[in-house]
Amino acid sequence: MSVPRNLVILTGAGVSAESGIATFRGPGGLWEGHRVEDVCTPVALARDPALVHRFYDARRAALAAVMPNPAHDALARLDAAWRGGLLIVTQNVDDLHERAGARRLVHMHGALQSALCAACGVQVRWEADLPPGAVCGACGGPTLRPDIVFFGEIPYAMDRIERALGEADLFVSIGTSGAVYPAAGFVQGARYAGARTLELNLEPSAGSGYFHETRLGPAGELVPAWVE
Ligand code: BJW
Repeated sequence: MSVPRNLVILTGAGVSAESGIATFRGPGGLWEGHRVEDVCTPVALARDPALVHRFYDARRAALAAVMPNPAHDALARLDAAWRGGLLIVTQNVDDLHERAGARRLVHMHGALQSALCAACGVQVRWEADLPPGAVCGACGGPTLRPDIVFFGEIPYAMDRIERALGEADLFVSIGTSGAVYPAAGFVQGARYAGARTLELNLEPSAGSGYFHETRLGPAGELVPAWVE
């Protein structure tokens, strides 16, 4: 294969696992103590906003105790050094990629440290004391909520992601189970555009068969080895 020019890198919960953030699925998963329908849908938010806020407040607070790991660091170095096109698409709502220094990054499932007005769509930094029904500074509605893409909602930056996938000649998926769409379908989109596809994961994902190559192991080892 010729030297790739345009890279798209998809990351999932596995990239932050070695920083101490639990993944979603599997033993000890983030949702083990919560039914996903209780915390991760617009209906759940409307039904019990206090529960949903508590869940995300706890995850936000936990960010203070974690640090980027060698996988985040390696991707940030790659971002700084790569002269061609590059887009890191993270499904994670933590801020470890940006704390490591990544710049060409989109959070397709939202961000723990952002608040979204459900009425007017404005996004503001999450302040420590935002209770359910906090008032939006832009429209005055009691409508600020966690800026998280729930099931049934449209992920962020889809136009930019689809453009990047259409131009990619290398697509790398790191630490994601391939259980949630549309991210789970990016490998097929990239292949359709002619990209080579590589999966780095602890275990093969649901879509492993779509990748040209799969390397198994912890992201903290595999990602620096791939980047260097
Ligand atoms: C390691 C490691 C280590 C561990 N090193 N690796 C039926 C069929 C198909 C689709 C649907 C369907 N019914 C409904 C849908 C759509 C739905 C969906 O996909 N549902 C599935 C359950 C089937 N999707 C949606 O609703 C999405 N919206 C949508 O589709 O809108 C329509 C639309 C799209 C595009 C254009 C126009 C319209 C929205 C999905 C929102 C997902 N939100 C969540 C919650 C975010 C907030 C939060 O954090 O609480 O996002 S769900 C959750 O799953 C979270 C994650 O980002 C996402 C993916 O999880 P991830 O990252 O893969 O984690 P895990 O735990 O699953 O896997 C961890 C992996 O790491 C494993 O592979 C391990 O091996 C690995 N690992 N340690 C390397 N050390």
